[in-house]
Parts: sequence; structure tokens; C-alpha cells
Amino acid sequence: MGLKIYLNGKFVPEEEAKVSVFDHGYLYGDGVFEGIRAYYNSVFRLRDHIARLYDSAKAINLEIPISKEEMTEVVLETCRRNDVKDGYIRLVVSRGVGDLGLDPRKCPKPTIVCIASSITLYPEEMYENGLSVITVPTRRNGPEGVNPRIKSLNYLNNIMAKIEANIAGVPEAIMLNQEGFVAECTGDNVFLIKNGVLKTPAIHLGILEGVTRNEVIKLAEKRGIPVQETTFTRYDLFVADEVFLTGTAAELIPVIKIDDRVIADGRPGPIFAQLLGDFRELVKQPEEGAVIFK
Ligand code: PXG
Repeated sequence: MGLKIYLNGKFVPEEEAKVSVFDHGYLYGDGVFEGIRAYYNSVFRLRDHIARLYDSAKAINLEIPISKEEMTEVVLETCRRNDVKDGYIRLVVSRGVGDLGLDPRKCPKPTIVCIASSITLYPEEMYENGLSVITVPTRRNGPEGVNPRIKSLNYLNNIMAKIEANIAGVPEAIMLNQEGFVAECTGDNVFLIKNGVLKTPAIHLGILEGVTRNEVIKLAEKRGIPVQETTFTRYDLFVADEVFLTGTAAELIPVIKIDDRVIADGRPGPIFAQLLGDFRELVKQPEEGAVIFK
């Protein structure tokens, strides 16, 4: 595709964008990342993604050697060089090159990569008709280990869940936390609507605090829809009036079947439709400091 990749301060052709096999991002999944969207010539909630990246790095004791302002410019310049006005951006900071031991003190320089490319979306048909999903045996890892709030390069927990979804022939898996409460999907947050109230798992249950999740909560509040960040079980999903998922890649996508239980009448619900409409309007509004081409 001839992309220009940002790699440690330089833009290089994608064929030359190579990282050492001694990078601890490769050897141990030791690093953090962000998946970010650009819409209509502006990067969506860039400030929030940069903040989350630095918070993730802080949590794993990884000092990013450039400032947030410089990182913001890295993202914008990567979009410009690749002429990306609408697309998907992957920002990765790994511990860097070390030796074969896992001690991060052997890695003096973090590796920073930014890729701006296009996005493969779920087919439009899935937004209109909804997804069938399952809950899976693999539980979300708890906050006492690698806290799910850290967007770390170690996604094995989620990949195990994704494999279980693949085996079942469904596009997403809902993961429960260690106590059996609903946590999140492999790459999306979960919402339900019951009797006009919008509910989503609280952060402390062990989930990633999704940028899209937070925007959907604000959009619902703007519409006067009561929102609860709370605790719920599979039962609450089965008997919900509506269920949908949120994420940078998926935006808002409806769920119409979970573990073979049809949700309500099996059609995407009206509150979902309103919120998706609101979200698609929201992404048209450029955020200050996130415009790609001035
Ligand atoms: N939970 C998890 C575990 C995620 O990885 C979300 C929720 C949604 O967060 P945002 O901030 O995007 O609203 C994510 C992020 C993919 C892919 O290719 C998806 C994510 C990350 C990396 C890749 O589908 N989702």
C-alpha cells in the first residue's frame, strides 16, 4: 500500500518499518497502544487517546520519551504524510530493545510507532440487522493483574476469547469478570437498555474505559436518557430491551442474540438508533488541536 510509517522519530516506507526481535514489545508484549479514528479531516478524541496512552504507560512504569504535544503532532503528521482524512491510526509504544531477560531496565529506549491507514468496518448489514454474540469461558483478567484499564500490548486474554467466538462462528465474545459479572467484549464495551435506562459495566469491574463508551454516555445524558455505570449479569443481557457494543472500530453496533437468546424482538432498538445517529453527527465536529490538514 506504500504507507509511510512513523518509527522512532523518522518516517520510513512500510517495507523498512521494522522493529528488532529483541524489542520487549515482541518478546513479552511489554508496551502500550491506542487504536484511533480519523473522520472528516480530524482525529476523533485525540486528546483522550493520548491521555489514555500516557496513563497506560505510567501504569506499566514506561516513560515515553516525547511529550504529549509531540505525540499529538506525530499522529497528525502521520495522517498528513499518508493523506489519511478518514481512517484508522495505530499508535504503539513498546519498552524497546533489550536482552532476552524480561528486566525492563535493560531497555533504554522505548520504540514508538504510528501507522495511519484505512479501516475495515463491520459490513453495514450488521448495523442494520445486529450481531449474534456469545459469552465465553475465558474471563476478563482482573485488575489485580494487568489491569484492563491499561491498553497493553498483551491482548492474549482477549485473543483467547476471540478464538472462542470464532469457534462458535460469531463476530464477538462477551467476557465476564472474575466474579461472573459482565465486563466487556474482546475489543468493544457493552451497553444494555432496560425500561429506558442505559446501563454499562462500571470501570472498577475490570474493563477498558473506552473513548467511544464515554462519548455514548455523554450523548445519552444529553438526550435525557438515565445512565448507570453499574454491575449486571448475563441474565440482565438476556432480558434487556436493547443491547449494543461500542468501540473505535465498531462505533455503535447492535446485538440481537446472546447465547441463543433473542434480545427483545430480535431487531436493533430505537434508543440504539438514536444514539448511533447522534454519534455519526458528533464525529463530524472537529476537536480543537486534532485537525489533520489546516
Ligand atoms: N475494550 C477493549 C478490550 C478494547 O480493546 C474497547 C473496549 C473500546 O475502546 P475505544 O476506546 O476504542 O472506544 C477496546 C478498543 C480491533 C481492535 O481491531 C479494537 C480495539 C483495540 C484494538 C483493535 O477490533 N478496541
